[in-house]
Parts: sequence; C-alpha cells; structure tokens
Amino acid sequence: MKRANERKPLIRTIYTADPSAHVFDGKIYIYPSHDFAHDCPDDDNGDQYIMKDYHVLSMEDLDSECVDNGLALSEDDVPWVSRQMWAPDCVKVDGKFYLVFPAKDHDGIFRIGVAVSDSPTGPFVPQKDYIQGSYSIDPAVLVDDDERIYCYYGGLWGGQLEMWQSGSFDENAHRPEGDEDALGPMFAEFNREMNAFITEPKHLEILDENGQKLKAKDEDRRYFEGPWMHKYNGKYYLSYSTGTTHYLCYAEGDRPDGPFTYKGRIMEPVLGWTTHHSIVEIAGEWYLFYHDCELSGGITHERCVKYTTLQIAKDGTIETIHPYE
Ligand code: FUB
Repeated sequence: MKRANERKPLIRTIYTADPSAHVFDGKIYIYPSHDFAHDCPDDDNGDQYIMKDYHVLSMEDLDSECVDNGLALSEDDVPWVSRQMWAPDCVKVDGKFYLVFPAKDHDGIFRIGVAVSDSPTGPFVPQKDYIQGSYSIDPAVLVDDDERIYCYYGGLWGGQLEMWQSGSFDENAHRPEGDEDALGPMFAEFNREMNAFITEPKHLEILDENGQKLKAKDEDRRYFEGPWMHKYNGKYYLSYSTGTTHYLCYAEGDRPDGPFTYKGRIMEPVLGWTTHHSIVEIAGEWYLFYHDCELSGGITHERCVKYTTLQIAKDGTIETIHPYE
C-alpha cells in the first residue's frame, strides 16, 4: 500500500529536481537542485536549467511534512561560479556536512565544488576554488564501509562530458556514436578534507551480458547522466539516467570502480525530459527519490521531487517502477 505522500510533489512552494536523499542522525535530508521558473526556450545544451542556489529539504520520517530549510548556498557566495548550479549531493565526514555541487566557472566550463557546514541544512561555506581536475556535472558521493570517499559524476551534451575525451576541454569534441563505445560516468576518490581528488579521475565501464562495453547507439542502456551508487549485500550498484530515452537503469559490480554489468531498468520515463534519482535505505526499507514535471504541468525546467518505495530482491534485482500506475 502506498503512503499518503508517495509519488506526490514533496514540496510545492519552489521547483526542485535531482534529489539526493540521505539519512543523517535518524532524519531524512534531501539535497535537490532548485529550478528557476522562466519563459526562455529549451535547448539541447540545457541552458533552460538556470539554477542559482540550493535549498535543503528535510522530513522527520516518510509520512511527515517535507520542510524547505531555506537558502543553503547561493551562486553569489562562490568565487569560482558564474552560473548554473546543477544537481548536488551531500556527505557527512568526520561530523561535518559537505555539499558537493557542479556549476559553470567563469569560462563556461562545468566544474565540481565543495561547501562545508556543521549542519545538514547549511548554510554552507564554499571552498575558494573548484576541485582541481574536476569537470562535468552530477556528483554523487559514496562513503564506503572502509570510510573511503568516492565521487561518481559526469553527464553528456550540456553536461560536457564528451568534451574532455582528449584530457583537456574541447568544445567541438566528437560525440561517440553508433558502434563506438559509450562513455561511462567518471570516478575519483576524495581526501578526508573533501578539498581534493586523490586519484586520477577515470571513466567507469558498463558492460553488457557478454562482457562487452555498452555502445553509443544502445540508448536504452548506455550512461547519459545522474549517477548514484548504493551498496546491497556487499555489491556495488551504479544507477543512472539514459537521457535521450529517459530511463533510470542500473548495473552491478564487485568493486566501487567497476567494471559494472548492466542489470535492468529501475523506472520507466516520467513526465518531462530529464530523470534523476537517488536510492536510500530508510528504517530497513529501500526508497527511490526522483523528480518529474507534474507540479508545472510538464514544463521541463520546472520540476518537483517525489519518492516511492523500491523493491529489491535478495539477489539485488530491482523491480521496475511504472511511475503513474
Ligand atoms: O538539473 C539540471 C540537470 O538536469 C541535471 O544536472 C541533470 O541530471 C538533469 O536532471
């Protein structure tokens, strides 16, 4: 049976998207993007996603009201940011909360930055510069059982991931297509101070059932954006959006840095172009936090975050969700 607020907009006073949900000290915190309402046209570069700040949402439990805790970080406070504060995540390390977020620098290049607070709701104080060696969008951070801190990130098209294939930024870089290997998300390890990567960022491999890398033409399964990592029975589950085909999919691996084998679909398309999620265990059950455009009646850059129950079998298989059934 569905809970009263399940699959409904959790907050109606602002537009929110890309929810990264966590339980910190027994309470649910959601770190979403804050969509900015406007009438400008959409494009494939994502210019319609004009986000200027972050608000943290919280819930005492899954049945209680979702609270907007107000401004947590603004683009005006971050020296290296010019615009577009996209999908963030938050991680607790040694008692401090680190908001990890992508934004464009003053050259229009997406980078990943970090801001710190003593409170899960902020306000967050940004580090002066972005993480050196970082690029692209959608960071998701896993603190593993051995306390190592891993960052998964990257997104195609407006997320600029293709533009870094040579090792430096090339606006005109070729986009993998057809039988060429698809690009996987990026992986790097953070230091404990959360102000540097301590490993060289690398692409993760997502393989098909025959151990072959997914191809660019396989748009139903290949990685596009929005990575998330959860662990279940000691295995690593990389989930992500397929972008152009609008699915949430997942792949399984034995190590945090893969390789991962494609396993299936978590969710069928939602209303809107983008789909972006997080997976979190709350009081022994698993939940998917996601967004759609119900609140705005389908405007792609005016989204709302929701959650629903996720069924995970003992072997880690995830039941596909049909969001409007
Ligand atoms: O919210 C802006 C972008 O849209 C995110 O970075 C992507 O994952 C997509 O949801």
